[in-house]
Amino acid sequence: MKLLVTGFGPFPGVRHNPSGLIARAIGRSASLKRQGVSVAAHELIVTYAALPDLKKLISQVKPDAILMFGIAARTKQPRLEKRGENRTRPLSADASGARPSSRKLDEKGPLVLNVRVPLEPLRLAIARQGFKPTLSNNAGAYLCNAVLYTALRERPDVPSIFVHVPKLSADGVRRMARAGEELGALLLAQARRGRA
Ligand code: PCA
Repeated sequence: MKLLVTGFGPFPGVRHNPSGLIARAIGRSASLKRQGVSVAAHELIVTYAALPDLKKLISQVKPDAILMFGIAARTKQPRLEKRGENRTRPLSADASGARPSSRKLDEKGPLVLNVRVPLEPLRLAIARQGFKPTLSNNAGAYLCNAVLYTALRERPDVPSIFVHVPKLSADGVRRMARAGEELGALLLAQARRGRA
């Protein structure tokens, strides 16, 4: 089965983004490989122009599940996002200095798209790696919310989640990548159940 994993690169205010490292580490996972999972890991550029790239990636990879990471530099613990909102933050410039041209991500899209995967087992998988993760109703209005909304809009049939991580040490990145291997396996199990 195929798992698409994404993280982000740097952006104004965050020079080192652990989420890209986490995605790449999951891409190298021997345990997922042993389970027959092929992982496509990508570091996305923090620009609104990257949203069409994500759509292209989704249509090329045709993933059975999508696991996304980004940093929320002001939080202390990981957050599993419950929903994506059809909104942007026109005041925040992206990594290319551009601002969104519209207050909405998708003129025809619904206001809110909910994550359709039971989140508690996923939260526990993150907790097993020594974090105190919470569930969150607010993914913000910047690129993290935008990729979650986009993934949910593009593939409503595919289990997709977004994890906001705090600033992490090298050990924190390793532990989050280990949690990510488990999240990926749980999402793919969910995909198999959905198909049965
Ligand atoms: N965090 C930002 C965008 C990229 C990232 O890693 C966010 O929370 O929207």
